[in-house]
Amino acid sequence: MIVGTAGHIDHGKTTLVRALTGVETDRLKEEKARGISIELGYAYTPIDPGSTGSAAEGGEILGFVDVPGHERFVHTMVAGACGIDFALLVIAADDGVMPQTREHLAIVELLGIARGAVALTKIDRVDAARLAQVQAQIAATLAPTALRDAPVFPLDATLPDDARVIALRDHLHQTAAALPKRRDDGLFRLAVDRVFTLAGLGTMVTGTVFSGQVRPGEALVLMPAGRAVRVRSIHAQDQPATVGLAGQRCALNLPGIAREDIRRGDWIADARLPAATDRVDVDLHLLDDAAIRLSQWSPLHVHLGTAHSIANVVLLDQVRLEAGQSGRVQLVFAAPVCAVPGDRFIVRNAQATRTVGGGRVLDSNAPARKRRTAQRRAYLAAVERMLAGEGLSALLQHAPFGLRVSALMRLTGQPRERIAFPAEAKVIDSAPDGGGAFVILQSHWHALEDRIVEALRDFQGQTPDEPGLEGSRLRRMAAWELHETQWRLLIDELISQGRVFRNGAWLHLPGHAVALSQSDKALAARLLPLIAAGGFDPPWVRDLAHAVSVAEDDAREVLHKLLRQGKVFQVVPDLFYDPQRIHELVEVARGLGGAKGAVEAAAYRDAIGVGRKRTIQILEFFDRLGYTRRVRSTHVLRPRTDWLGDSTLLVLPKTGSDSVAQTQAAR
Ligand SMILES: Nc1nc2c(ncn2[C@@H]2O[C@H](COP(=O)(O)OP(=O)(O)O)[C@@H](O)[C@H]2O)c(=O)[nH]1
Ligand SMILES: [Mg+2]
Repeated sequence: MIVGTAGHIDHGKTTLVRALTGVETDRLKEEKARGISIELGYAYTPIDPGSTGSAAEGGEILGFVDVPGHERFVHTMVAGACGIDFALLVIAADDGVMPQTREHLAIVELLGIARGAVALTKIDRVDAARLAQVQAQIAATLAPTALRDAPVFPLDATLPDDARVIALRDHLHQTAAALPKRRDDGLFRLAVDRVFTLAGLGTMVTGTVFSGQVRPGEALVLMPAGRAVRVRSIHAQDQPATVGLAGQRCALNLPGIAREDIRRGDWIADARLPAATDRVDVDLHLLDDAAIRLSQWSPLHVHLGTAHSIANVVLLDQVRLEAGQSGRVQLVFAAPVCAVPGDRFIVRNAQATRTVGGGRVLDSNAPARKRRTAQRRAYLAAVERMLAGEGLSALLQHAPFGLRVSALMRLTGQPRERIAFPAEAKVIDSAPDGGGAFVILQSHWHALEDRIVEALRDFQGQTPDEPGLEGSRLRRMAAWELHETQWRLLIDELISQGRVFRNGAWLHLPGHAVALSQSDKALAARLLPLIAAGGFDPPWVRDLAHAVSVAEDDAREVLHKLLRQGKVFQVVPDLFYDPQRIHELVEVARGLGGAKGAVEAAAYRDAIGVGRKRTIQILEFFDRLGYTRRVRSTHVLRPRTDWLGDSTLLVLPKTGSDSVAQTQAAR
């Protein structure tokens, strides 16, 4: 357990920690000279089994974070309080409740810390009447807070051996021994609060482990910088350790990175967890006495974990947020931060003179646009339900294209094996092409299937002469957000169910294929070689008909049937190409495109040796099929994975007779 002090300056926090642990936490020269705490102080003491009966396990350590009380160091107090389990609110009997008593109490509450006790110090300086008065004041102050039932320990903090100090000490040790263990099966995350170097070891960081576990030798990342780090050794609760667990304060030795490259506010985290972001959607509550009104783009100081950053507010639900109100807000940070849904934060006013509120992170990767749509609201509501322990169903309900497992890990802070997928979800494991595992509700999966069939039906209704829809176009029409891997799986399923048929590059519905009569076949056998022999510049229908001495309409009709069968491509009306030639044309474009895949018409014309007009027609045909897309004067090749994948004739491997396309064609 980690106990954090809280309370007004000079009320005896540091003195009390010394009395409870024997450790002097004011160690800086300046702290000693001025007699005030400036930095966070840390003290550790073994949990005393004698005081706790049977509950304590041997070797458990109680940690203390002693915070400064001065109003100028509230930002330091917040950094210290962010990982604590238990608040020790220190109030001096002579002063009673003072401004930072209230401010620290508000911070503790906003951080969601519900365990605590009050140390009523300096009772040696007051009479019984004053003591009773202060006790009444404390009761009134705590009444509306989560600490309303916290026990109050009147004591003289300068007397470590006094029975009243020992009573508090026993209470802390008993609470620690009875504290349920923090779940430590999440993805590892430590909020850095100190960085220093040790001779012979190099860079050390300390902080509270928010979740997960860490072991020596592990590779982690420094966030938000995104730098890889490796843990050489660990101290947990001030003891050398082979593992550091959630809820413990740990020191990590990180060789290979300079002290200057790490700061308080950074995270050391599992690589699967964090994404640096400058937009975070949150629930924000303003304190009753905030004395502030937020409107669009109001600046705030935000304390998230141990980080302190400036952010501007975008109100998502209202035009103003008044003191005492709560609302949904996007925080737009001046510099990248990291957060996990459910993380608590504190906000202070623009002058950083007053704590005005706090709240909870909902989406740590919030969009800059369309942030107020019904869809966004529904998504954030679904995150709230997840945070309330209702599982992932609501989130998946609002993801018609499903969610990546990697995204769910960031949302839940859990590794894949700990994520409880709802029974009605379909989990699709990562494909060899690295698509990444993915989860979608069965009902959404079926809806996508229906949408694909619907799109094909519409298309075929409008253009009965076309062989069907090219996969890439169909995907853009019906399932634009779906990843390649899932798209292919979906199509394969539809094909295996017999709801969709594949014909070369085209997908079509059953019954759309055409059959050739004997005479059609005979004519096709004469036309196809002429088209193939035409290379990159095959004859027009009129010339083909003439060459084989048939009527132009007869040739055209057979060629349209061949088109529907995928045996030819129609680049412009009445101009048909052999599939192998199209494949070669794509390869030439690919060769010209270079790293960016951008093809200039003039260079392409020179490479394929046809006229300028035909070159443009071919490139426009590629655009239409989705192999390229027009970007100003060039045509940029889409990555192959955006095409129908390995099922199109056009992604035929350059050599080899056992190509996928031929296998497809043989089906
Ligand atoms: N008489 C008396 N003095 C105390 C008591 N607790 C703290 N002090 C004194 O009050 C001063 C401020 O204490 P300190 O622990 O630095 O306060 P902090 O600012 O809350 O950390 C010091 O001179 C302490 O010796 C107490 O219970 N009785
Ligand atoms: Mg102090």
